[in-house]
Amino acid sequence: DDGVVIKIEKIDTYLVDLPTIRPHILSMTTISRQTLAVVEIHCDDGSMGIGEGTTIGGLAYGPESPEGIKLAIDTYFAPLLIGCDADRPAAAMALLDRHIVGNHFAKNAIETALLDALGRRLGLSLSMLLGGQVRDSVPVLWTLASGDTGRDIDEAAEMVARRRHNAFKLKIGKRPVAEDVAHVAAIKRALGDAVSIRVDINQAWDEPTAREGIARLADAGADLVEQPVPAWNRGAMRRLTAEARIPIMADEALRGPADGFDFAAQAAAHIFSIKPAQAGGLFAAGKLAAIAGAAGVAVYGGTMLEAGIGTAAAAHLCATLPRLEWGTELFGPLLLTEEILTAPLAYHDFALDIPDAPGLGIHLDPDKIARFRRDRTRSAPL
Ligand code: MUC
Ligand code: MG
Repeated sequence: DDGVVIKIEKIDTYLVDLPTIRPHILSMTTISRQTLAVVEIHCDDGSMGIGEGTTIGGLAYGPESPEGIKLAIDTYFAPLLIGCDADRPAAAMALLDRHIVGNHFAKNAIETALLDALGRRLGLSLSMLLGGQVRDSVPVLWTLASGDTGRDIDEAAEMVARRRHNAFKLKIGKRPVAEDVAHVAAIKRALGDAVSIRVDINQAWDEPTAREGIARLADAGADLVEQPVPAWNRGAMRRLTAEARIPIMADEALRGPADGFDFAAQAAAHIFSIKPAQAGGLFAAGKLAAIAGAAGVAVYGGTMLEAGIGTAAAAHLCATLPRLEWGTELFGPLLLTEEILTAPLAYHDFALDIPDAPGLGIHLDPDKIARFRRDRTRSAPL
């Protein structure tokens, strides 16, 4: 040890607005673009790392927005982090946790950037820093959310033919249960048994609606139901999990290891959606997965529809998990019209390859960033 400490010198944040390939309809909002809060951490040895904080529909999904993530990092995170030892991401995260409540998406973006910088300095990939890969690629499903049954069937058939996806998640909960179930049943009938159909309600149902809806979805051939009731309603999740004929997945309800522990103790879900942003970081998400493993709960690699940075980070984590029973939905970059990486993430044979260059193993395309970066003086409405 030569005694030289590498310090965090500067943190840059900026917003990037990227259009989606089609409107993406969820129970609580419809998105036609994604906004990324990109974080760059620069260290005093010249090394740097990047992270991403992306939400769905501004504040429609959860308590953080891209604009808020940028504000929180610029105003509150950066002053705490400047001067910290860049080789100690865990110490930096502990400092943040002592002084900043919540703000999990922002914390995850920062931790990702710290690990990316550390990995680049050491010549190790993020998955190596997280313990090493158990698999070289992860299965990736696609979300059908055009709002039109026929269009969804065509979209899915094309994905299967191209060997890009063979599992699909349907976003429902916006329309009456009978209509939603008819939509799911029609898609399942058209695609057949070789294809897995799952649904995400995004908290839209109350308990009696969920009870009826889940039974009808089981009859329609759906393989799992994600977050049918509001995140706060653990009692309903426990009762529905005990009764359901198909597995129930918790998503929005899991904001880190403590929620996971309580869910596991109450047997309130069969599957946990593991999302680094929602958990408050990659290590927190790994702990959530470990709790699932200890409790016999299955895991799934969830997404906040991040672009290439957040998607690569989550893929590295998912590659290290001993069990990944339900695969992942790490397709975010494929929903966007623009590629912001110099080399896109590689999707083929129903899976995503884990990048193996140091850190996240990705690089931002400066021209694309310059083109889609939000003008700092203009406020762009959703
Ligand atoms: C969610 O709730 O899981 C994931 C896929 C998708 O289309 O939306 C997200 C968020
Ligand atoms: Mg979900």
